[in-house]
Amino acid sequence: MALQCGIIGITNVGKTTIFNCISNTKGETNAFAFSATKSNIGVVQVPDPRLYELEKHQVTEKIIHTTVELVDIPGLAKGSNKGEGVGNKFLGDIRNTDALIHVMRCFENEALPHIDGSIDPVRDLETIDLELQVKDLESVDKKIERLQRAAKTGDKEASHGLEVLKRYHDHIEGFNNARTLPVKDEEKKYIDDLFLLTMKPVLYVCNVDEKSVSEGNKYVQKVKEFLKDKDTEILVIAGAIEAEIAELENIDDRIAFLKDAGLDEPGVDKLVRAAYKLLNLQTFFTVGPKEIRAWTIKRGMTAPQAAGVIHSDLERGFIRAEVMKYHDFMSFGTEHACKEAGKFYIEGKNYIVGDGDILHIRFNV
Ligand SMILES: Nc1nc2c(ncn2[C@@H]2O[C@H](COP(=O)(O)OP(=O)(O)OP(=O)(O)O)[C@@H](O)[C@H]2O)c(=O)[nH]1
Ligand SMILES: [Mg+2]
Repeated sequence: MALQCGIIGITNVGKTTIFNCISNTKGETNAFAFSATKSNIGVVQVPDPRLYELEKHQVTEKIIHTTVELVDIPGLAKGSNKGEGVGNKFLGDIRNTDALIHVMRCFENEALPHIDGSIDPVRDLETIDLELQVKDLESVDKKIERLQRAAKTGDKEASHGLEVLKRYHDHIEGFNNARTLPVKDEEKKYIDDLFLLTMKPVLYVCNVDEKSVSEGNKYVQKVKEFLKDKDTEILVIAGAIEAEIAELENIDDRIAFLKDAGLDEPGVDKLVRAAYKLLNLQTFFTVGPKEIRAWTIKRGMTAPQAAGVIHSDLERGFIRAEVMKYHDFMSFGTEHACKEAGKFYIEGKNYIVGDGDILHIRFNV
């Protein structure tokens, strides 16, 4: 099952504009508030410069990037939790995602009035958070009721769960996101089944105008100030420029355009990589004359599990993995040289695959 990252935010902040720059499917953008009536789902390539470095040591027919799924969710507004607009349905779409990209409007544009009358990304952020918190509080309270009944019959497990859930209740009721409540790992099991919206890892994106892309602006400053103790990542992107870059087919045109805009790479490339990290994903490679390819695994996966990402037969018939570390391969240049240097490893089924591992799976079915 592909991992999904959802793009959320107020209406008309540039979510679909950003989605269209990176996704293989295109959604409709326009200046009317709440015009979008359904979520757009697309597949996004995860740009990894290491693929091109590998190609310098291995002649190959093609390079294949790894991908994640991105969902562009129509804008929320005050009252979405009560089904205001088409809000309720979209909260369901958010529930299905594994991580969130929260886009905020940090650009001025008189032709495009803000739904709440002024540009204020911190207010917007709080509006969205509140909608999600209200929904989460509902889920927590429902479970509290259930556990209270079970606890009355003397169920010890239920009593313990109840204690944990009450802490979540108080935390969320105090306008906090579930993800910021410190709990022990073994206590998380009491809320895992609720798929709380404010538990999902989040990346904040400030959508700015062209001239603020390198220095930021007063709106970005406000967002940074507001989030400064929250241990979160904030990216600054100029959606309108990104859209223009994405239109350019010719690579030299792109490079020239990026340079003009004061960028070293498209901001959305950074965004995709940050989302990848947020989803707790990492990459291993297969390297050969037919293709050099990046594959996605979750952190902590074993060699057979990683083999299964390539094909289920490779997991079923797994014998061993031959492993080279990316950096070793880059310094020694060939498999043969890695072997001579003692940098070619034979690993069994308990091996935890590392980011950048170059794998060759031996299998038999
Ligand atoms: N000036 C400026 N305009 C932008 C930028 N990003 C988006 N817009 C404009 O803002 C309008 C809304 O953009 P969308 O990408 O459709 O916004 P959205 O967040 O998907 O909106 P909903 O789907 O309705 O929630 C469009 O007219 C875009 O051209 C930007 O970075 N700068
Ligand atoms: Mg949209």
